[in-house]
Amino acid sequence: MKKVGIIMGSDSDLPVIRKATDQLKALDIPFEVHVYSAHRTPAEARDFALNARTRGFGVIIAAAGMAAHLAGAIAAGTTLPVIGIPCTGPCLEGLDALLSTVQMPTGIPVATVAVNGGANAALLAAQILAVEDAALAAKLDGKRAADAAAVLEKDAGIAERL
Ligand code: RP5
Repeated sequence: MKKVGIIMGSDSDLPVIRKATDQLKALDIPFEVHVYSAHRTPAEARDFALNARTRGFGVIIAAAGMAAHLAGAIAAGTTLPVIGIPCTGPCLEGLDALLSTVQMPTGIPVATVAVNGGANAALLAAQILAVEDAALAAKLDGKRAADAAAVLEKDAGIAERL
């Protein structure tokens, strides 16, 4: 199976990344994690993007806060699908990172998930890999069914909580 590459702009983004790695572990998807910054270590971020396909990655998740150019910078160096996670910073509640991540120019797409949306980033990465992987697709179907069952269980018990 292709690996998921996970890049975070700072180790302060780790709580968001952990939400992604928890999902990938549950689905037995291999991943590799790095701290590379579009601004502080641009050469390393660029090098990762340029070599990701030949190194066996199928999709890349990039998480950053504030002036969050990381996902776009990674996307500029590869035609692998790139999923951007805008992270909350010290001010503006992540709106700064959301706009920086989502507003990509035509030709260099970044699939942007919600602010701090680590879990959905991983699930979207899994769905991309599952296009060519029937066993992984079946696992995702099973997760959807389990999630739906959990909601229906809450529905059955909601009246008693009022
Ligand atoms: C971004 O700046 C990082 O992704 C992080 O979200 C934010 C703050 O970084 P630190 O100052 O905590 O290292 O590049």
